[in-house]
Amino acid sequence: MRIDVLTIFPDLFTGFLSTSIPAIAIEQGRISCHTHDIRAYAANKHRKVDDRPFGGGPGMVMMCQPIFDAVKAAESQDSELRAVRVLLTPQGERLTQPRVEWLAQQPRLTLLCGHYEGIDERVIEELKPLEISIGDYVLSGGELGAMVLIDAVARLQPGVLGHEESAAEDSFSVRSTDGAHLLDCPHYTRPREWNGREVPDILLSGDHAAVDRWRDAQRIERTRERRPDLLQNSPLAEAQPLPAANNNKPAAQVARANRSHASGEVGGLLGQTAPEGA
Ligand code: 9D3
Repeated sequence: MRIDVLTIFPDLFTGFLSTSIPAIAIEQGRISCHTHDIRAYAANKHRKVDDRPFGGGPGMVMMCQPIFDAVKAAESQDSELRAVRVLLTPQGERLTQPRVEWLAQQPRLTLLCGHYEGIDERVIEELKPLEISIGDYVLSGGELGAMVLIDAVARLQPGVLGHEESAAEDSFSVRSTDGAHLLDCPHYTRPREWNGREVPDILLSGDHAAVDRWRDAQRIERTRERRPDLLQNSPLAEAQPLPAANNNKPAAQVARANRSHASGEVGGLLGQTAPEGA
């Protein structure tokens, strides 16, 4: 996949593209990423890329000409590859994993980063980009959105993660049998006890089928508690008996809860959601 980024801050991408997953994807030749400084395409001698808004108001608006010429120049390279154009904007469709998966399959992306109050609407109409927002909060420009999108599509390129299961099993890619997206289960590594907190016994049992069942139950329970919106229209929204969870609780408290649970007492750790001392 070829990615072109149009921005007035190309330097922001230097560290990002030389580090972590995108760097691996680039090194492996799975993606190539080219930044283009919109300012270099300004036709005026002051390299001006913004101007005051017609109708008045605060801030500045990015002008059509430098953006249009930058897109045409970028897309004239490797022009046999047909680009999907993406404008990062707070007015866009919210970026979700299904959209990331679709974008990751395209041969080429042209990412357009806005700044200031926004972009002259006429160049948006002319370029007809897909408009994408990365969430309901205010950023100062589209660059961080472009980096989020590049990271998300780079890690889905075949061979990039090495450990192919990781991408498929992450939060938002794990699905239950009825198709609902589920959050990830908790993870543990050595030591078996840390700060008085023990790893859930089931993970030390060596019973792989039981571990799989416990992890699925955790995924469902955490999704129900933290992101019930993901379970809209799913039968998983209804409570069902789950294997006991002693994770992240001090060992003594877990022992106490398990004893009371064994004696038929209600109100053990199942269903407890408030942090300690809350
Ligand atoms: C305070 C200015 N706002 C007035 C209502 C409009 C505004 C213009 C430009 C708000 C943010 C921006 C710059 N943001 C982006 O370009 C952007 C963004 C975002 O702010 N939030 C989430 N996703 C994205 S993608 C690009």
